[in-house]
Amino acid sequence: MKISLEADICGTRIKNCFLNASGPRDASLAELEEIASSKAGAIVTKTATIDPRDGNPKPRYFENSNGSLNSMGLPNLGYKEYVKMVPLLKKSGKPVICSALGMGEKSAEHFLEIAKAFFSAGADLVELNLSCPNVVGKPQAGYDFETTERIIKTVCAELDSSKLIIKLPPYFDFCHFEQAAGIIKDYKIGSIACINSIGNALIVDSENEQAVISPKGGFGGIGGKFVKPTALANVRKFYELLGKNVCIIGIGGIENGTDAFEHILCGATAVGIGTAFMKEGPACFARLESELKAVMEKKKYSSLDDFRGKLKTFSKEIKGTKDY
Ligand code: RRO
Repeated sequence: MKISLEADICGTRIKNCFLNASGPRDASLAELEEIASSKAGAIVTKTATIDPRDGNPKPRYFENSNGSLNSMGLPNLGYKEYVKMVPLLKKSGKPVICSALGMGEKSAEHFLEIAKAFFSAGADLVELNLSCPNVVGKPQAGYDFETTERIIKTVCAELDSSKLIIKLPPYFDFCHFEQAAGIIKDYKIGSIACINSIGNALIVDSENEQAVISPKGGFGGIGGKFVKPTALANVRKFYELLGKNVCIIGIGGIENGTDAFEHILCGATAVGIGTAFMKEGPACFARLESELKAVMEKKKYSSLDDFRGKLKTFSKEIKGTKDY
């Protein structure tokens, strides 16, 4: 059976639904070229700011079998360096997705300046990252709906909203999903990416009675297995609220083909790989591709459209449900 993992993110065709999530191994040209040579469906850059940043002091990344904890603090070369890389990366034939974040009092104007420059350089889509949890003294814009709207309004006044991806933090309350979805709808945003890491978590090394990373007293964003149920809930709830008009890039806890299948079943158009990509490097994309194809073959699905969004509500007892 011929199985296709092709997807369309607001007019940008990708041959493979697996993308790198903006974050790990994507801050330098060498790293981005490795993604270009892999089976990833597109090349996503590290979130860029106006000025270059060293990020938080090391050690700022920790992983174990349940996932990862990071407090990178946005280390990046500054957006002008990524603007120069866009035409070089486009030569690979893969779509290029650039990620942007504006900080400080002029954050909305900075988002606009960076996004404009990325589109002018030929980026296919631009991600507005409203959800970095790790900059000391800077709350995540995505948890403040006035700030969220101000940023989106400023950027959409000058740029094509269908080519924007809003990177959202995880939400935990239906009223917050509804508020975020309302803004996404009002400004006709093409895509959302959810979720960013679950911010300000703490992992403890009990043997040494210490935090496992150095910045912010050990607080950082968790990703990987830890976050998959929250990620699936966010993908599902936004799919219910936004329907097929908004593409969802599902991110969070995708380690194997079944995890990706679950994200797509909940409504994701494509999926982003963060913690697993950090652990395994660009080879993860070929592995995940063949694992998802194996899951689909078993279920006799030949394309992602065959099952996207078709999660059923509970109907029969399975291993793990208890009569309680
Ligand atoms: O660089 C980071 O600390 C970081 C970013 Br920009 C982000 O969006 N999410 C995250 O977990 N870390």
